[in-house]
Amino acid sequence: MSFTEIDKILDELNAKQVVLLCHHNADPDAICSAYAFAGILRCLRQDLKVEIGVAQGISRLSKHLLKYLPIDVKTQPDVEKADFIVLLDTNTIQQLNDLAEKVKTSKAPIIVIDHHATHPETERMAKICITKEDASSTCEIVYDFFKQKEIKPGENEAKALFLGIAFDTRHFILANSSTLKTVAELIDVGVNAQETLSMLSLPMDFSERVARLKACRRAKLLKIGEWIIALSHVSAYQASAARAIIDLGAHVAVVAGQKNRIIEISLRCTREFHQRTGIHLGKDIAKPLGGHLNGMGGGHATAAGVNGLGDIETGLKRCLRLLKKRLTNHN
Ligand SMILES: [Mn+2]
Repeated sequence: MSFTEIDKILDELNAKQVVLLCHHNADPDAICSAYAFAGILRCLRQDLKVEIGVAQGISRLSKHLLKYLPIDVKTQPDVEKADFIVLLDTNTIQQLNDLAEKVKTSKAPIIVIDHHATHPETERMAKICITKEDASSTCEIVYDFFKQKEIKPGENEAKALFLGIAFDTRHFILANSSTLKTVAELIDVGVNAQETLSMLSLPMDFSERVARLKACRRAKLLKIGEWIIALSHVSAYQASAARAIIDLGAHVAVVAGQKNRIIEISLRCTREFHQRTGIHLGKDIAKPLGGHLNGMGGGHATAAGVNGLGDIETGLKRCLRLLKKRLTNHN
């Protein structure tokens, strides 16, 4: 699939207005790919009105990027008036939250541009699906459109594409050779890599710094076999505090926080811990812990969270018991 298909639609419809939509809590890849794609459309059809819409706002990091990039995002885009709709970085209509209904009822053709596997329902609704699962990011796909159309991205468009790729590849850790070639070309266009990359670090709030430091000071350390487990508590920023404790050297960090009867627990571990013990924090620890605490728990292999009822001490004790049980089973 290439841009030719999109070109055809532009010609057939003689479109006047188009809306580009990103998933809820839109991340930098979503808003940056929409911004750059809008640039291509404006370049090809000067009279086309292009709007970027996001369902229920954008992420905190995306908001931070808007300080550097003139991206105009609307939470109430004119979906009804659009001659065609483009979904970027969004593989199900459900991810559009309150905008989903409007998209479903619209008669305008839908184009999907994404690097996630296409959902069958989305495929049925869409006129065109440009999905490349081997692309690092939607921004990488959009950059390819610039090349196909032989359009040179403007300074801000290049910066946006760079940011989207850097974000989705976790600062290029997940980049493959074609990603790095794209990145090199964006740098050749004029992106200052060092300066632009630093835009992806959110300045940390004073209260977050204090929460992290307190959690570290309060951490109780335990050694189970060869693993260092740290248990701590803090009233806010539990996830950030758990990450901080892992950065300091613990293999597993469990940080709890309590508000009235409600307890929140964040769990983090190193990749090595997950790989060598086979313990999946989300499935093996957070989920049963959520059950014990009459709440809910879940998450990924190395990052998970629990919400429930009870006090900090009981919550941490329960969590430790689960960890011990799993670890002794495996040793
Ligand atoms: Mn993405």
